[in-house]
Amino acid sequence: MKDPIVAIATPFGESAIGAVRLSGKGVIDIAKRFFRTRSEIKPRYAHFGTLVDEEGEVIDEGILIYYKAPKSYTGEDMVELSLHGNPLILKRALGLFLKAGCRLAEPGEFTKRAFLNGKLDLAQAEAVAELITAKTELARRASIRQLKGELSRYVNSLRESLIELSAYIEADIEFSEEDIPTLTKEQVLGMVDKVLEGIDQLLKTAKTGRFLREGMRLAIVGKPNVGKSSLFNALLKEERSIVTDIEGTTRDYIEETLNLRGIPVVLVDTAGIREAKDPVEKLGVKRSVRKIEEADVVLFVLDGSVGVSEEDMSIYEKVKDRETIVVINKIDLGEVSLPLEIFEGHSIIKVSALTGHGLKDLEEEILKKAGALAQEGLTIYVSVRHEELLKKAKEILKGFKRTYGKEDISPEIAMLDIREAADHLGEIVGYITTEEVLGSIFSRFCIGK
Ligand SMILES: Nc1nc2c(ncn2[C@@H]2O[C@H](COP(=O)(O)OP(=O)(O)O)[C@@H](O)[C@H]2O)c(=O)[nH]1
Ligand SMILES: [Mg+2]
Repeated sequence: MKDPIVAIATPFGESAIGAVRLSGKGVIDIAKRFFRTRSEIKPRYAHFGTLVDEEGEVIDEGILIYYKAPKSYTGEDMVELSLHGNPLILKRALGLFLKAGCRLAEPGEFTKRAFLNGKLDLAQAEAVAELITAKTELARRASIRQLKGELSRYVNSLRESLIELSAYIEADIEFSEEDIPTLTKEQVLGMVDKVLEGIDQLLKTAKTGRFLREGMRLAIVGKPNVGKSSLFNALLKEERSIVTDIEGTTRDYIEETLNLRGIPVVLVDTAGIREAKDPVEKLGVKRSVRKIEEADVVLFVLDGSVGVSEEDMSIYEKVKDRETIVVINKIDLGEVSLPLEIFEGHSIIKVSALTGHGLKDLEEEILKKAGALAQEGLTIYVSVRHEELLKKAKEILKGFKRTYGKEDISPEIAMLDIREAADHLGEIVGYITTEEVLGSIFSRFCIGK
């Protein structure tokens, strides 16, 4: 068991309950020095008692639960103290345990220990942090599924197919003189294809996975008065942004997050990106341009009642190489005929921010861009880290397919390819990791988790 660590596990502030948790060598003895109970402390029982300091002064009363290794979250001896949720009390408790030989836990250290002790695999450990930070129901659902091992099982089954395959190829090498059944070239390639199919299924979820975790950034652009702020508000379904008849009021950008059928969407209402004269507006324009560069999707808004002007086109030029949706607004005012063919290659949606007409179609189009509508069957969404590893495995397997069975590739080399692809899949669940990978994963956790 590792050195004892301690952390406050609940948010800082007044609350009904505040929790302090300890894990590692000797934590039960440390806890017993400061926690008075009537009965002997037994593992997995809730004990009511008082927390006292070195002088015996009562700090608070609360509940102590002792989890004896290996039946605990971390797999080590653990103690969880539920006290009253006052920062003063929790800080005193923390101070006591630090003085008694515990070390303050690093972010995610409890979960890291759980992983190192085999309580969770790496994909499950990642899901813990995602469950805590999930912003929408869909994100929460996806994280709990990943925590329950759905992604791990899927990846493991692909990895096992590859290991099985490499065993066949290995047997082929060792017993090539003997008359034992081996796989035909077609069978080998068939197995690889099955794994590739599985990898592609997972890769299809990557885009949505990224948006679920990081939010999808959407910038609304267009010349003044086309209705950007109105559209922004209509999409948010509440009046937050300032709407006026005077051109150029939204000098800076305004950002709000909305929940688009489970996808957290960060909506940015930008200032017009026209040539600004006064310095304040110039600054706003500059910031807007940055917001547009950061955006995953751009909503380019036109006033459909007046047509397309040169100013519209100069803005369109700036965004047309991006993932863009052309939004023709104010269609309630009647439409002049628009040269829509100039926007070829982009989807065009007609709306009225005023009446709400067409907004559902626009939302649908945004979801399509998020890859969220293409989702069938799978209810897990891979992360950027998983995606990179899946792509590496895929490349190796594709290379294998190109060369397998040809004169210039020996079965030994073929087997190494299969093994390497299996290893990349193994990295997803953490069979193979480096301190660096673990560091980057667990540093994103909160302290006490
Ligand atoms: N009739 C009509 N007016 C709209 C619509 N959208 C916006 N407007 C009006 O157009 C003007 C400019 O809107 P605003 O949202 O401030 O435009 P922005 O400068 O692009 O942000 C305001 O008077 C809005 O009420 C719409 O769909 N139909
Ligand atoms: Mg505006």
